[in-house]
Amino acid sequence: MTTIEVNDETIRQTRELRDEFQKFLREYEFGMREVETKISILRDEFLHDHSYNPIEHVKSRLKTPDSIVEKIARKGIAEPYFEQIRQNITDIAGVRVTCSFVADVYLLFDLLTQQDDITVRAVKDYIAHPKDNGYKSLHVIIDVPVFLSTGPLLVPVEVQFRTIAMDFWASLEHKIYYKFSNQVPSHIVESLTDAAEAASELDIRMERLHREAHGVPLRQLDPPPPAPRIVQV
Ligand code: 0O2
Repeated sequence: MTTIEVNDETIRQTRELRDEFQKFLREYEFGMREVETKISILRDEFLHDHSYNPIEHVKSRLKTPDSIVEKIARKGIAEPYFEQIRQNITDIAGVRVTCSFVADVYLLFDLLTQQDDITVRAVKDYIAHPKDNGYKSLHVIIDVPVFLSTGPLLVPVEVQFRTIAMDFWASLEHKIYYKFSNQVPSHIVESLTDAAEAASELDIRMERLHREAHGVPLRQLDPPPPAPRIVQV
């Protein structure tokens, strides 16, 4: 059996690393809160000025330390210093915005990413280009400034925009993969892909119904088919 000598110096270094890691995660939490505030301001403004709420719900999460370590290994980050992690793992802070309709997804995306203090690092438009399994969602990695006592800091936040139907599908698919420990029987994979198609059809029908019922309440709600937002897929 190997014995590890734990002396005062080891304890001091371990505590220092723990404190640094907590500080690192806190910065992501601040970035996430900045994005949440931006989204909630947009929602409130829409409600008051247009009597319309394009957002169904917003969910945020910080990646767990275990999940960060797993991703460091998966990405083969040889020297996992905080700066390397910040550059290579861009979804430590995540905000998911679930909208009513596809047009709202693109509208919210534009309203957030066009703000002056936001820098777009990468966009993955899985709505224009769904994954093979049928997964749809619009992902963007943005840098958002956080103003600390030490000065401003740019924090990357992953924002996922999707409709309720896409969210329902993704959440069920995620649970199924978890249940089968990623070894999903092929007939279930096929059914899931079919279900993704059904979800897309439902999105189209519901948006059409909404427009029929309400006329066209906002110019933005009736754009030509949204141009795919692609920087990187
Ligand atoms: P969690 O718990 O949601 O955070 P990356 O490794 O991030 O550089 P990747 O994995 O290609 O590159 O990123 P991508 O494609 O943008 O996907 C990242 C996130 O999108 C995932 O996060 C999921 O939230 C979601 N996602 C992507 N593909 C699928 C899919 O096929 N099904 C479902 N249900 N969700 C998907 P995490 O890290 O997997 O988990």
